[in-house]
Amino acid sequence: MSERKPWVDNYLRSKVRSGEKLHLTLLDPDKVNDLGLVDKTVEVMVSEGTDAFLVGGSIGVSETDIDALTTTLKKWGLPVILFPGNVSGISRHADAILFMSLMNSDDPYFIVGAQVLGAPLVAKYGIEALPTGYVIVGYGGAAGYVGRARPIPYDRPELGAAYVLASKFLGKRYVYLEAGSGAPEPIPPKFIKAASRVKGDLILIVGGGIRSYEQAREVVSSGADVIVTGTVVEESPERAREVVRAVKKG
Ligand code: 1GP
Repeated sequence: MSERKPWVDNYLRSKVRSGEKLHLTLLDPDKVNDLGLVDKTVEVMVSEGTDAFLVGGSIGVSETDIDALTTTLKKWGLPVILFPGNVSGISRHADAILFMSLMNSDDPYFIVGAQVLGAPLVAKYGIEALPTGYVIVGYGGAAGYVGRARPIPYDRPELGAAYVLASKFLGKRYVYLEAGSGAPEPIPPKFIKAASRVKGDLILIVGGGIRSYEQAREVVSSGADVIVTGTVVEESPERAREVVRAVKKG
């Protein structure tokens, strides 16, 4: 087993404690064809103050691609955090992993099965595990389809809050409300507020469908601690820049 010192939880948590809102830049190895282009996009994100990278996707993620992307991102000095859709989403070069249980899946494989298969690798590589309740809401996208989730409707915030509470009582440190990559609309304020009211010490991550300055402002002002953007980063680094600005406005 590798002896790397864990630091990512502390890095994220101390920022949240100091009142900062965090932005994570999501890159999907399946959608990255040119690592040179990644560097250009990432330069924009880093200059605006993105806090860490998430690396992962729901389909088509190979270990070779994830290793290459992780290695490329490491040089920016920010944490590289795995966001796995399955056991193949683990790279030995990453700093940490969202060690997720898909809380509202109907399939035990996505609640605990893949985690059991992946845990020995995470330990062997010395990757810091960030215990995360992953909850799919609304549109759900590929993550919802592949993960056999029953997405929570946007107009049932009390169900979302119950999943957040359950995540907390099960000992998770993070809860990720996921609308699905490319969702037509982000998770609405009422839903995020209900989650935020009960989250306690959990770090509340919200992602899916956040594409504009206004949407990002609405999500953070509703109580998200961390927002994740992927699609807008792929489509337009300039719009992604606006999103990071919205998060960092304070
Ligand atoms: C998907 O929450 C993330 O897992 C980000 O979604 O691609 O819509 O930004 P977008």
